[in-house]
Amino acid sequence: MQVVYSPAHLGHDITVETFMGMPIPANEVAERAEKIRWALEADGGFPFAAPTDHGEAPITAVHDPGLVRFLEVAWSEVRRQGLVRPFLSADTYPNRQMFEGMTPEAVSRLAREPEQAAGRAGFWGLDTAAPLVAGTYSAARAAVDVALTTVDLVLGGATSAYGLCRPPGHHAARSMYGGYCFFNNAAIAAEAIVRATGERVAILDVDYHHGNGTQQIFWNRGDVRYVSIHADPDRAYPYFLGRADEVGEGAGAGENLNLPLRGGAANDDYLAAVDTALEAILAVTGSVIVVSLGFDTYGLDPIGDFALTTDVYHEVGRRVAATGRRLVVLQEGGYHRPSLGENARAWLRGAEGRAFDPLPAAGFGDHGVVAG
Ligand code: OKP
Ligand code: ZN
Repeated sequence: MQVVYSPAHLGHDITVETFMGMPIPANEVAERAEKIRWALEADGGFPFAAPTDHGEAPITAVHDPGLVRFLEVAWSEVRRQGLVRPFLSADTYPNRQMFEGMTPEAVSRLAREPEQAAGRAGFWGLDTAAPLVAGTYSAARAAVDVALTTVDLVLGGATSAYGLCRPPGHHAARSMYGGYCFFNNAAIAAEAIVRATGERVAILDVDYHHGNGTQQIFWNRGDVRYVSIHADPDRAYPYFLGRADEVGEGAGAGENLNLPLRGGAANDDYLAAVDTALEAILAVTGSVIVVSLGFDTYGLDPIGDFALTTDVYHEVGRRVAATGRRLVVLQEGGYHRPSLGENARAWLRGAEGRAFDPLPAAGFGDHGVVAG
C-alpha cells in the first residue's frame, strides 16, 4: 500500500497544550507522525510518495474561507501585536448564552469576528487544546494535500492508500478549528471523491473521539454517510456531540450513525461495533470508504480509556477491507507514541491481507511497552 507523507508537519512543532487552564506536555506532537513513518519504512512493504499541491479550492469546498484566512494570518497577527506567547490560544469564546434573547440576525450582525488574535481564536476555535504556532498553517495545508493525494491514488486505481496526515482533522467543522485539528482532512477528501465520481461516499471514523467536525459538515447531506465509533461524550471530549440520537437532518436524515462505547471497551466490544458500522456502510451504494484512523483507542493511550490491543487493529483493517470497497485511510489521533508505528503497521497490513509480525527492532510487545 502506498503511503503519502510530507515533512511539513514538523513545522507544527507543539510542545505544550492547555488542558482545563493548565499547561501540560502536548499530546499531539511531531514525534507521532515520525514514529509511524519509521515503522512503515522499516516494514519495507509501504512505498512512500510526497503529496502534490491541490490548492485552496478543495478546502473552501468544505470550510468557510474566513477560517482559512484566519489560520493563514493568525501567527503573524500574534507577532504584529507583540504578544509574547509560545502559541496562540483564545482569550474568550462566544458562549451562546452571551447572546441570550438576541435574534440570530442580531447575533450575526453584532457578534462579528474581532480584530485581535486572542478574540479571533475564540471566534473560530472550539477549545484551548489546539495550539497554533508559526508552522501550523503550512502543516495543516500539507495535511490536506496528503489527504487529497491519497484520494488521487485510490481514484487512479489503487485498492487502498494511506495518508499520514498531521495535524489530524475530524474535530474541524465548516467554520471552526479545535481538538488538535485545523482543516478536516477526511471531510475534504470525501467531498473531493463525491465531486470526482458522483458516487455516495462513506466515512468510517475509528478514532477514540467523536468526529464532531465531520458530522457537522455532512449533517444535512444525503451523499456522505458518516459512521463513528467513539467514547461516549458523557465522559469524553468533545462532550457536546457524539450521542446515538444524532442521526442527521434533511437530506442527511439517517445518514449519520454514532456508536458511543463505554469506558474500558475491549477488543470484542469494539469488533461488534465495527461490524455494525460496516453494515451501515454497506447498506448504501458507493465504492470508496474514507477511514478516519485513530489509535487513541489503544489500551495504553494517555487520553483514551479503551482497552484495545495491537492484534485488533489488524482485524479491524481486515474487516474494513473485506467490504470490497476501496479505502482512503487517513491518520487522525493516537497519543501513545511507542506503539503508534506498530499499530499503524498492523492496521494497514490487515487491510492488505498481509499477516502481522511485530518488527524485531521495535522492541515492544502487544501492549506497546518498551522491552528494554
Ligand atoms: C483529537 B483527536 C487531554 C485533553 C484533550 C482534546 C482532545 C483532542 C483529540 N487531557 N482534549 O480526536 O485524537
Ligand atoms: Zn482522538
